[in-house]
Amino acid sequence: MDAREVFAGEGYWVERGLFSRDEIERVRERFGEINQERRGVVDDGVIAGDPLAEFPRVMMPHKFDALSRDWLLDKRLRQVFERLLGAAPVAVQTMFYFKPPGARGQALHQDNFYLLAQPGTCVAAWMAVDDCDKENGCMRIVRGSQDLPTLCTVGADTAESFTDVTVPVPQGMTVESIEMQAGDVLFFNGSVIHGSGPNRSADRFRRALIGHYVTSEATEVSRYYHPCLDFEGNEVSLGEAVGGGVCGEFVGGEVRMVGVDVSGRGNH
Ligand SMILES: O=C(O)CCC(=O)C(=O)O
Repeated sequence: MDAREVFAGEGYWVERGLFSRDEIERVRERFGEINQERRGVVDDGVIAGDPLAEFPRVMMPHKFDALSRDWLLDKRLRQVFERLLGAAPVAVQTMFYFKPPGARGQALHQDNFYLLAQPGTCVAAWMAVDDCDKENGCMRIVRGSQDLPTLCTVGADTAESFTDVTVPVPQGMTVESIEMQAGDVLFFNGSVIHGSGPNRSADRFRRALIGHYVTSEATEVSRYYHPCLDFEGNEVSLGEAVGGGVCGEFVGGEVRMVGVDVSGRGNH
């Protein structure tokens, strides 16, 4: 099976070694600075002692950081998307997760619950910025869930997840851990059920730079994801889907973002 068939049949694809160790080192350094500047922070009200208080997620860094914007529109990502989808998608979001040792993960969810891209769906490029495995909370994916509708959510275990809703694993399906090395990129479709467990390691971060896109047939996406960009950096005019949000509301937190407008259902 070629990559396109695997992606269509399983909902995800891992492209190994797409970015070099030097590039990853620059990403680490840049997000170290952004963390010091406290830019792009939305997860307010984090309880003292939670490792995520010191290392909150960075939302929409491509709106204020050139390295993040260049990465979101990188031609290597475009080429893989073209192989997987047959056409380049439209870029709508970046996020950076530090996930320090001891941090909770993010319960299983579907991205298009938040993005509301339609027709079609959203797609993600999730780049490992550290080697990741079960111990430090690698990504978990329900293989073959790519054609499911957006499912109803139930309460999540907030001792393990910083979000408080989750999508139960459908009967007959199983969750797989996706172990990756820094520079590998996981591509997955917006209906795929995915998330991650806590970082139980003593001293290993599990950082990730994440891009979200909508497939070329989409005519609308939730308000939070505008402006939408093609891979040349030009704005693409899409309608605003009613509802949605920034993906995965932090438990106990208020949505707040420095320099970026946020509204809607939650954040992911
Ligand atoms: O990095 C994680 O732990 C979760 C990321 C995620 O769910 C996403 O990118 O949609």
